[in-house]
Amino acid sequence: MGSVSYEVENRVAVVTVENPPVNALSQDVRSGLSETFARFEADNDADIAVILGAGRMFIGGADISEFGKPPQSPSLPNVITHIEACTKPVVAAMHEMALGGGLEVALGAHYRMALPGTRLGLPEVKLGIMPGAGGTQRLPRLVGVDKALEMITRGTPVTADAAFGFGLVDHLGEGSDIRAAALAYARSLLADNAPARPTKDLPAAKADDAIVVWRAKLKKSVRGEVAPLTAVDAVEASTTNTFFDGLAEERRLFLHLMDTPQRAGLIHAFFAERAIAKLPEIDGIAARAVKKIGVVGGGTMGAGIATSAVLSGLAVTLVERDSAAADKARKAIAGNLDAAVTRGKLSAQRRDAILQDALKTVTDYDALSGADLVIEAVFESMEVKKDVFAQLDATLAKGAILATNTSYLDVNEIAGSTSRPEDVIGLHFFSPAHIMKLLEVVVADKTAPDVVATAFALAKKLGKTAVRAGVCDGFIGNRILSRYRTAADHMVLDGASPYQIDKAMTDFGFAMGPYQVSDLAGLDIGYATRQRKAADAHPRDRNPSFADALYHKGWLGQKTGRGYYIYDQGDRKGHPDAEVERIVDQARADAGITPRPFTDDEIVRRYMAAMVNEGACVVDEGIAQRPLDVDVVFLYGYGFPRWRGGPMKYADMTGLDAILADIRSYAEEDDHFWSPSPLLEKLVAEGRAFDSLNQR
Ligand code: T1G
Ligand code: NAD
Repeated sequence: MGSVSYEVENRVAVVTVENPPVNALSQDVRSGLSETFARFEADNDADIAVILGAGRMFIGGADISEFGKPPQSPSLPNVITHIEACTKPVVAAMHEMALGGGLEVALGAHYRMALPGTRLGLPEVKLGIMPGAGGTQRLPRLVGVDKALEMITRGTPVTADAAFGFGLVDHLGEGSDIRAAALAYARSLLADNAPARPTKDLPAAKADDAIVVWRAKLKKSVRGEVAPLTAVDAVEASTTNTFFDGLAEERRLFLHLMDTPQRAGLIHAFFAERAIAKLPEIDGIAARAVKKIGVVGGGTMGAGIATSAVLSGLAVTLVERDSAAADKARKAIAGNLDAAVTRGKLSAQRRDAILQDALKTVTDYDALSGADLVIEAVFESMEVKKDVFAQLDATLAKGAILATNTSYLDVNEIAGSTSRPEDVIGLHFFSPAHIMKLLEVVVADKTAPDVVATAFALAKKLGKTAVRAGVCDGFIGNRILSRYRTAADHMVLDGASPYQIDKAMTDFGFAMGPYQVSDLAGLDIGYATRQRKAADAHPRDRNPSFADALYHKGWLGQKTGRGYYIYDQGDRKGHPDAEVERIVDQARADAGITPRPFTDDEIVRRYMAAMVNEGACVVDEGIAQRPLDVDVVFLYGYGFPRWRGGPMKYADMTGLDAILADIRSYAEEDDHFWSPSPLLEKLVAEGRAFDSLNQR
């Protein structure tokens, strides 16, 4: 239960919001604020009020867990209008975080102060909505339309110093005791006879050309998201209406956004990414200490993993086959650190200190003897990996953790090749490993719970979004990827152009289509995967011979300047290639296929049906704990549009019965590739959604 307390100290009323962990403005907090300010207004012992947040921050916003449920009064806009209407001055005293409805409470106050380091923001667009308690009307009056649009449409918090600079904050407090700083500021205002100063009474801001400029900018960048452009409409209303007419328009637009599937998708993503680490198997299990890590193999992945680790303050010893390879790995890591310095994410001094003290690149496994955890990232060969694990088993101290970054190989088999399978786990990073946030934590049959707990603790330290996965070919992400990629290749064989498929999926919201992704990763990766699977191929498997043809031509994608697309010097986007269309036509002719047209809608439905169906199998087999784990993997590792919530959430919003019907109709043509997941059939039969499995 949230609460609001009230006490008067030397004529200053101290109003404290307490609703751990983020002081969200839940219904009981809102009613508490209403009652408290009615009391303040009538309190002759109090001349000024300060609003504080108890504990770690001011206020983290409206209570997101109330969204989608019937609204309860008092509404936040009314509570804030009530505070603003006080005839005695009200101060918002902010520390740590003032976000969303929390900053709107501060905008309704007459004076705003903040401790250094406080972050102030309106992140609502990241939830598919926009400020709905006066933020789009009061902020422009205080800081101008351009700055208001920057804060509202980007949703990125600003620091207290910056906010002081552009007039959002009136006073920067000293020290770290928000209560003391607030009382001091309130007394100085009293000494100056500072009046109540409603923001609503400030003149409406001038639009100038800011509205036009931001609309144009956003149209290019939002990629299907509706909230940012709707927020521009609300800010525009603040420049052309009276305050309360503008407030009413804000409310209308806010409630419209609350009803959009995008809001549901983004709120699902918010809670899903916070649920993935909540695993009963590690509840209450202490993680092992990890200060020094080892990395074996300093190629594409090893160098990225080492970079991520040293940037997170860990000491890293990287082992390569020979000194040339070790030097190459060090150069690659130094290059990543230089790039971080260039981007202002790292100081040159810190880079130099890392290269001097935190990173060792060697060829001798004995250098790993003091490591708490070692991540193997050598060639994707079972034999090479078993050899490396044998050396680690012989070298590492008891209690050290042995991890493999394999993409596809059997982690149980690797674990079984050591004397300590309970200390073996899969840590599947994504390329580039120092950039991509996703980490699949692959738990083998004998992996000890505290090893799993340590993996999640390490992920948090590395700033990664870790998802638990079971052992199977491709774990969660790559296993599902191979299914919808195959569905795409089948559509190409049957008549769709790779370029049409990419366009349909980028219109759907993906950053890149499947053939653009192949060109980025390298067509040799796809070819190696097909070769690896060729031994177990089924006679009814359909072979995308056009892809092999491109490989044999040496058209490996961006790294060779040509793949599915042609990449002129410096061009990372590429343009379609008529020669590829001819190679595809030849592949169809060789397979005796008469091509047929595909609509973009059919392409999306087949692509998503394959993704969702395999997602259901992965959940059914326990490879993913819950559907939300699949969603987070695709949001963080495969460029799935966040506003759709992830493939399983998308399926729930589309209707599982519709997706199952599609799969059954596709199975009439090809029941070898299309076979409905038993879990999907069960949920449809029971009229349930995937979300019903997310609570377990
Ligand atoms: N409502 C309800 N629960 C919230 C919450 C919120 N606003 N913010 C966080 N939580 C829960 C979260 O689910 C987690 O729960 C716990 O608190 C700790 O969060 C009218 C309508 C504040 C930066 O978008 O960005 O105001 O997992 O793990 O990493 O215009 O939480 O422990 O059960 O994230 O330290 C606008 C959302 C709302 C801010 C802290 N506000 N929150 O990060 O902890 S819309 C936001 C955050 C709005 C008005 C509109 C972060 C944080 P559990 P955490 P953290
Ligand atoms: P890579 O070829 O770029 O690097 C492998 C490195 O391992 C080479 O530098 C090689 O010298 C070194 N090496 C080989 N045998 C060794 C040994 N016995 N001792 C020490 N070093 C040795 O390969 P990569 O792309 O970095 O892939 C490494 C692993 O990560 C593979 O298992 C791969 O499946 C997996 N993976 C790759 C990606 C990706 O996108 N490239 C993504 C996730 C996982």
